Amino acid sequence: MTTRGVYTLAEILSQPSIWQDTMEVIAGYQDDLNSLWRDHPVQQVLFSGCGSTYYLSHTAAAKFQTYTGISARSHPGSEMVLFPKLICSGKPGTSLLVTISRSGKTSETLEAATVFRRHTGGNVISITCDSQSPLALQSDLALAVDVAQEQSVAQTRSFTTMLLMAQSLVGFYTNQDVIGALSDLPGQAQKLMDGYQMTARRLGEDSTIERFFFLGNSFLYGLASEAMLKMKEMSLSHSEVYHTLEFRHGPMSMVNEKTLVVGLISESAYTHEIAVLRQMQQLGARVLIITPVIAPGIRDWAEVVELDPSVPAWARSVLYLPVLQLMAYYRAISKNLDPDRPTNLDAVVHLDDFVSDRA
Ligand code: F1P
Repeated sequence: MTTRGVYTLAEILSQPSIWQDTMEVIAGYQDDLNSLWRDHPVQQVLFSGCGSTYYLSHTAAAKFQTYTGISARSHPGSEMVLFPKLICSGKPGTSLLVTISRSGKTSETLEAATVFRRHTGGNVISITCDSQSPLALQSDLALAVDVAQEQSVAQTRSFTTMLLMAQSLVGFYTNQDVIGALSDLPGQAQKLMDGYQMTARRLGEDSTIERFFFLGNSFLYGLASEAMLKMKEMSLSHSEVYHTLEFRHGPMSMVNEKTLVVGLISESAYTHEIAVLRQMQQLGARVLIITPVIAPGIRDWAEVVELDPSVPAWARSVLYLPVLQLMAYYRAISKNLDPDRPTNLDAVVHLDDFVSDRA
C-alpha cells in the first residue's frame, strides 16, 4: 500500500464534510459583508491571487459581474504589483479588492493588497484558510475558512472551500438564499465522488492518454484552469486550458487519439460548447463532459459526469472539480509520483524584497 498521495486523497474525499463544516462559518460573515457593502458602495471589484488562487479569482470575478452587474476583473498578484496601472480606474475609494490565498502568506498577494490600497484607497477583503495569516490580519475583512487547511501542497479542498466562500459573496450581494443553496452541495459532492470515482480512476490510470485539454467558458474557465493545473502539478502531464470555442482557433491542431478533451459545460452556451467537443471526438479525441444538461445520444460519444440542474448555477461551480481532482490524483499514483509533494513546488511562494516601489 503506497503512502504516496495519502494526504491528497484524504483531502479530496473530505470535501463534503469540510464544506458542511464551513456552512456556519460562511453564514457568520453575512452581516459583516452587508455592512461593508452598505457603508462603502463600490463601482468595481478586483479579485487577485496566485496559481490556483489566481484561477479561483478569475472564476469569482466572472461570477460576481455576471450576477451583480458590477464591474469585476481578476489579475495575478504579481501583475498588480509590477503594473499598478492595471489597478487604477475610477475615483478613489470606489474600488474593492478581494484577495484569495490558502496560506495568506504569498508575497505577491500580500504586496498586491498594499499596492491596491496605495493607488485606490479602497478596502481589502481576504478569502483564506488561515485566519491568523499576514493577509487576514491586514485585511479590512478576512473571510477565513481555516477548517479547509491542507497538508498536501496541491490545493483541493482548500480551493473548493474558498470557492464556496467566493460564491457566497455573490449570493449575499444578490440576496440569494445562500445557506439554502450551499446546504445541498456536500451531499451533491458525495454523490458525484461515489458515482464517478471509478471513471476518474479509469481515465487517470489510462496510459494511452498523453495530452489533456480542459475547456470552459465564463466563470468555468477559471475552474478549467484549476483542473489543468492539478493535472500538471500532481501528475507532470501535458495539460492545457482554453476558452471552449477558442480551442478551434489553432490549439485543436494538437488533438489526436491520445488526447482527452474535458469540457466543463455551462447551461447558457451548452449547444455551442457541445459542438466543439463533438468535433474533437470526431478528430479522434476521447471526451469527458461535466454538465448540468444531458443531450440525447451524448453518451454514445462521450463520458458524462452529470450535475444536478436543481442546484442554482451561481452555487454549482464547486461541483465541477472533485471528479477532476480525483483523475489527476489517480494519474499521479499510476506514474509513481507523490501528489502530496509535487515536483519543484512548495506550499507557499515567498519572494524576498518583492515590493512595488522598485517595480
Ligand atoms: C498560491 C500557490 C498555489 C500553488 C502552490 C504554490 O498559494 O501558488 O496556488 O498551487 O501551492 O502557492 P496561496 O497564496 O493560495 O497560499
